[in-house]
Amino acid sequence: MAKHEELLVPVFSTLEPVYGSGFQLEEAQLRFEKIKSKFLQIFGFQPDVYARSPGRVNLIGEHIDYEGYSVLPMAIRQDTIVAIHKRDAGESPKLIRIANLNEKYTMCTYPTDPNQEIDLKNHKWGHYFICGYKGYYEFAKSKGIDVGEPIGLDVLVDGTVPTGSGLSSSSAFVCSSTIAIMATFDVNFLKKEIAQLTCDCEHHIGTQSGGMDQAISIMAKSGFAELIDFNPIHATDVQLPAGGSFVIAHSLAESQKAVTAATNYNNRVVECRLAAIVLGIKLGMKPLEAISKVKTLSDVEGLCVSFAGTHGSSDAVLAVKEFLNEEPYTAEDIEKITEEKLPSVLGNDPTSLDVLRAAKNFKLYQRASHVYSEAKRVHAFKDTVSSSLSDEDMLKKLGDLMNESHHSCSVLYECSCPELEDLVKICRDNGALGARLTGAGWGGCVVALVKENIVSQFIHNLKELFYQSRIEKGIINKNDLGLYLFASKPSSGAAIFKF
Ligand code: NG1
Repeated sequence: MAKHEELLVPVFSTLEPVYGSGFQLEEAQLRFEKIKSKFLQIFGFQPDVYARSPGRVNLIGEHIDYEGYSVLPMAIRQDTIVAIHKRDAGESPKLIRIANLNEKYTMCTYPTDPNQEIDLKNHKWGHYFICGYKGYYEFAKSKGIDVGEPIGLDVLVDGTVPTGSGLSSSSAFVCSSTIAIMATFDVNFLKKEIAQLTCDCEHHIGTQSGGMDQAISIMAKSGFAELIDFNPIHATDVQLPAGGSFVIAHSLAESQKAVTAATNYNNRVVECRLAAIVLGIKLGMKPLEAISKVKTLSDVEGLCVSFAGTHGSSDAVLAVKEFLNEEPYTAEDIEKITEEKLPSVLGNDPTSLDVLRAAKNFKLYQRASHVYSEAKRVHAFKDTVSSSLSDEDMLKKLGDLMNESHHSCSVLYECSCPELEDLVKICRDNGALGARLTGAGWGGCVVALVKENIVSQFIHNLKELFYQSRIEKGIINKNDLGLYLFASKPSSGAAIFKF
């Protein structure tokens, strides 16, 4: 059987292959009907084609995809649908008009120039579509496809992945946009190509993100979590043990990844890069060589492991302990080691310069320790699932790994927040075998591993202990609780619908 990544995005003429049957199918039919009639009402046409791409929950492997390490997410049921109509060449308006079924998001209009710069200082929801638009043209050009003159596009979006939740609503939107654009231009690419191109083009939004979210959104398979490897992108099915369920609970603290990039997400990417360069130099590379060759901690893992080998271990963290200081580094401390100014070490990349301007110091020891230990936990998780342990023991071990991951995210990577800590504790106190923040953190969701037979009691308890007071304060509406607290099964990946 062909590997996931070698397949094309499937094209369906009915909703069943994605939305199944029963209530979920009925809900999807209503949703598509609504999109179609709203499209007609706004633009005066019917959409040519629809694309959908799901959000995801990461079970383990946080903040390591951009360091080149494997991660283990699964797609969730919630998705983004993009309906699209392309205008005929010469037909006006020669614009990209992007509307949303949710009236909170007002219509955005962009020129059709694929080389347009995205205005990062003026963040707009439609920017994510333009990421996909730019990505499509960049990729088509690199493949030698004749893209012709840009033409006007009318677009309507409907997303059910909660935003700012660590469930990757951003990638669901970028992936569904890119695929809708491809489909309306009658082309289709391999999933691995789309996973890479959507990862690259989401960088236009200003975050130096890794490729986990796009890869799982494109390559997910119903019923399986996936072990995603990078360089090259590859997905391996992971069958989760029977008797366990993953419950997703929103901390109700919104994580605005693009807006806080300089102090949070991109800051950690830069810290990891600096940690890797310093380790490279300490382990024998010339500063200039390290600066030009080392981009991620995985680039110097071999050196770290060789060092550990001389001490009878294979754990890269040993090199971190030996060569990096636990005390935070100032820019000057690092420049003494690199013998070059940090802006130039980082290639004067604008988003990295924003990080340097915002940072007081750099916690290289802590970030590198997290990345190397988290990378190991991902493989331990995968090995546990494929081991001969009883389901009971397996679930316990998976829960322990999730708890260790959370501790590392919280203490070493410092990407948690009080609301997430509170929620993780409530989950564990109420029977979760493991609970951890999922996604980028600094708000967003917790994922908890819970025995299937206590799921409804668990959800009930969380409602009482975490959400009730927030409902009373008006932070969320009682009727919306299902959007913030739900059990999730591994869902299928991106698809195109032509009816
Ligand atoms: P979320 O939580 O979806 O914002 C982000 C990155 C991932 C990964 C995780 C942390 C994007 C699109 N996604 O996910 O690549 O690095 O954080 O593990 O930025």
